[in-house]
Amino acid sequence: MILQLPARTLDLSAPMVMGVLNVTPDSFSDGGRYAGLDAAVQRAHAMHGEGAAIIDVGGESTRPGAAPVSEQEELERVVPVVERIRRELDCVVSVDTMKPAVMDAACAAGAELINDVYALRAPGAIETARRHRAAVCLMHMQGQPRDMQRSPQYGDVVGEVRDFLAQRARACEAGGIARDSLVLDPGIGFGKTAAHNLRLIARLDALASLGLPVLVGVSRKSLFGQLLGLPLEERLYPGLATAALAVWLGAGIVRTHEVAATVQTLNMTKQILDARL
Ligand code: 8Y7
Repeated sequence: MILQLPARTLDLSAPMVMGVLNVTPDSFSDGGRYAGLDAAVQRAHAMHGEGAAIIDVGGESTRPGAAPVSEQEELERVVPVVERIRRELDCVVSVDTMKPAVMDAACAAGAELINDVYALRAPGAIETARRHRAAVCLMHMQGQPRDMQRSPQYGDVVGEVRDFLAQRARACEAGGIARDSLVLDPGIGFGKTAAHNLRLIARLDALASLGLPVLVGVSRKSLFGQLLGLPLEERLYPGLATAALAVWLGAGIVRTHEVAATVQTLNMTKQILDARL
């Protein structure tokens, strides 16, 4: 499988790692805006060296209960980082945002993939992605970041997530975005209980059967806290096991904070998968 980017393609025949680069004040800016920029770009260099094919730059925390960030603030955080990574590194930059204005500026600065946890439902978002010919990751979320973990409910979580993503993919295609520029993501932890998350991972093949590349993000997520009783800093091993299984079930991209370990895990998983052929 390939993913069509604005001016090149990304080969997904081997699973790819997307490294998380948060440019929120709590993550980097203890020394002001420029110190924050340097630290963020340095982190991007490190993740690229560890084998990340994609760097996902995000300026608004989408963690459960997080407060929204103004458009101006998000632009100021994200755009300079995207620009510098594109200038200094040969990797795909993805912009993690729900806001069309941020998508627009980030794509103009060199981002080739829009990672939208709101699946391009904001007015103008589809048109913005189309104009830049950007690839798009459509993620499923029940509710809004502020309230999504209050009481997530589904009849058939796998069917509902799959139907939602199929419908968003159709809306994107109707809006002029090429089908081979789309990626689907079940949105682990976004309006889901631990049982919902388990079920979505276990049946990831049902999502992959839609025929579009699948991205999964599980690194450090609270399901490991809920199911295994582990604090944030001790969730690496279950995250790697889950990433391996996700690739086994058809995921093509894994979004993670722990790039080197995930690259090794997916490399091994791929070699075992290939030995089945
Ligand atoms: C995901 C994500 C987050 C995910 C995609 C975290 C921005 C929470 N999680 N984007 N973003 N998929 N596509 O723990 O699972 O990293 S933020």
